[in-house]
Amino acid sequence: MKSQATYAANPSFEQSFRAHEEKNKPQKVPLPPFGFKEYMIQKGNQVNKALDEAVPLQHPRKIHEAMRYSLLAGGKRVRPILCIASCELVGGDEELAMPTACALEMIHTMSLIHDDLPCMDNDDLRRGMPTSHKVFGEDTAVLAGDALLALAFEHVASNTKNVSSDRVVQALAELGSAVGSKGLVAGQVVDIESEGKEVSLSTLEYIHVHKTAKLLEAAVVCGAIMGGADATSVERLRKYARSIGLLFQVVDDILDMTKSSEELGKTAGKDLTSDKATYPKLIGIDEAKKFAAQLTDQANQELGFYDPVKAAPLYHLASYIASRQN
Ligand code: GRG
Repeated sequence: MKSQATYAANPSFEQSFRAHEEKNKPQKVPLPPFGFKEYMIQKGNQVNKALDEAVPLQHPRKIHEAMRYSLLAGGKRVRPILCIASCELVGGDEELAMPTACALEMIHTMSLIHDDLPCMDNDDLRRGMPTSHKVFGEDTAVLAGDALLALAFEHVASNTKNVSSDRVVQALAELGSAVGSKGLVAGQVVDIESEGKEVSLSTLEYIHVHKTAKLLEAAVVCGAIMGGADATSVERLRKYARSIGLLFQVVDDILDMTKSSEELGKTAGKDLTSDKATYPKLIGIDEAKKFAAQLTDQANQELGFYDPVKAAPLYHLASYIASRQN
């Protein structure tokens, strides 16, 4: 076997090794120029308006108040904006995706309400405000989550216009599978079971992929379906979404360790106090950051198949997810 010294003394090997490394390192794609901040504000406002209209304050007042309290409490609106951006990339317009975009935010919000309950993570702070059960009581918080989940599916089925019923059904199936016992619920169950135990990297990945990435994947895939994408494009965008989905949670793990509750709008340092496995805990913060960079590169590579101008929002969304501060 050759020693390292032999390699170092052999310039032709060193040259070919470096050339190989250079060729195989993840390609950095320069971000296409794009007014991303304005885009996020404009799309976020449109989503907020649609959500406000989707859940009017009606009888019985308390449950609708609770639904609106959590849904309209702020939040970055990453899932609905991903859905719209994906729809627009494949040639659809915003209205085709808006009911699904709202449904994604309803599902995401219900998962936060239930996650904060005393029987789950038992948290007091969410989106910078007291959690639903602190304000409305545990019974109403459970029901507000249930109602938002049911409304999500009703909203897509009743309000999607100018999309074939085949595509609407396909998107509903995608949403259902992302949420249920093969999706978010699966991730949450394994997360709870794993608390306080030694967790392998593959179990941690399972938890993160199911608890967090599945809904982000559904956001991008449903947007593409509503926008009229063909099967190849849907699967290509699914790959992009899988990378940014896991990226989202790896970054969340890092933020939990490095930011304050005030900065995050939710209790910081929770993973440590509740003895949860995270990427920084298992592989260290530097490796977690490297992994995040790799996932960003992987996501960008999938976008290489599209016109960079049209794909600019999705490139910038990946970069935003990687570098977000809350
Ligand atoms: C879905 C039926 C059903 C039940 C819920 C409680 C539960 C099962 C799952 C937990 C899912 C969960 C809370 C995952 C964490 C995902 C995550 C990183 C949330 C933070 O998302 P951000 O940063 O939050 O997008 P904002 O507030 O900006 O929307």
